[in-house]
Amino acid sequence: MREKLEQIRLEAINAFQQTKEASGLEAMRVKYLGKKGELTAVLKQMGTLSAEERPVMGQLANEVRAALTSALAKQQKLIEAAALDARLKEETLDVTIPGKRPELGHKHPMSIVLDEVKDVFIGMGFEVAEGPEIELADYNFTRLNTPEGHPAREWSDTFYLKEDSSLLLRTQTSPMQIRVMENRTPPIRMIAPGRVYRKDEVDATHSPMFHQIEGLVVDKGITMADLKGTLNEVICALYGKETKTRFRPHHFPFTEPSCEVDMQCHACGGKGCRVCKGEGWIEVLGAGMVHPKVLEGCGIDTDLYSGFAFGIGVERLVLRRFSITDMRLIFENDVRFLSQF
Ligand code: 2NM
Repeated sequence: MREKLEQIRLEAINAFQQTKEASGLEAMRVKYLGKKGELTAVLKQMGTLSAEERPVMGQLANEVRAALTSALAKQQKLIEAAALDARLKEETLDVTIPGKRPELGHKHPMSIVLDEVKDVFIGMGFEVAEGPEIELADYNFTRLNTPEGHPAREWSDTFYLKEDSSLLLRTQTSPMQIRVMENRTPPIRMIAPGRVYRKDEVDATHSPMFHQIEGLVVDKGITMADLKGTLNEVICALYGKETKTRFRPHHFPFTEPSCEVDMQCHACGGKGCRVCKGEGWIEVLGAGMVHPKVLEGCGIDTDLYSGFAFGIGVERLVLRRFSITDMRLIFENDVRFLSQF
């Protein structure tokens, strides 16, 4: 029995040390120390021993059990330490690798130009007024001296929202200026930026939705000189101090007299080139002295007050500013295009 116990001690300790996995070690524990294990099997034979031998073998058996238990615990610790080592190695974090910089968005080219133009006007004391894109035909046309039957009110040009032509998508932002004039007494200095809608086919220079900035000044003694001085100042602020302008007679129903304003081509200095299509001049905006009928329709006394107004197409400014040749690019919102600005 002594030999058997010593053999178990050697074999078991050796087996524990050879085992490198937690599951394998548990199997070894069962094999040697379990209820049906080898040590228990030897102890069951104690009854066959003599009275003198029994306590001696009992003590030896206890020693072997203790040795096995401690060897098992030692091996368990080794296996756990190895597992932790492996995990730490696997989960190593290289804190010296540069982080991923989140990509910052930026303003759309339309917003860049819109904000610039707004800033110029705000700097000259203008207020910014925004309003509805769905308008009454009365505000969009009639009160702007464009009565029923006027060609500008054609169904083929305007997105009407009712059969009776009373409601529409605004074709200009001037209805906002009517709203301001009828609610306030001059002095008025305001701009009305925003989306407007016209039934145009999409091409490189047209879109059924585009942006306008219309402006209005009403006060005592406002003349064409104020119109020219103000608009010259705006064009110089946007395109440089030396920019030359040209005021040509024109017609709008809501202003009298009316004009269109050109600036000398910045690309060729007026000689004529591809940018200005050989003209030497580029059309920038339309303007005029507010028609007395429009002022009076808003309750403004034309013996006391006069005013000028103007309208600028924002897309055209954007195309020119960034040398873009096709307006569709502005609305497609392809990031490969937009990320250039
Ligand atoms: C333009 C050209 C000329 C204009 C007129 C008015 C109002 F409401 F005062 F009558 N607002 N905007 C105007 C004048 C707009 O756009 C090319």
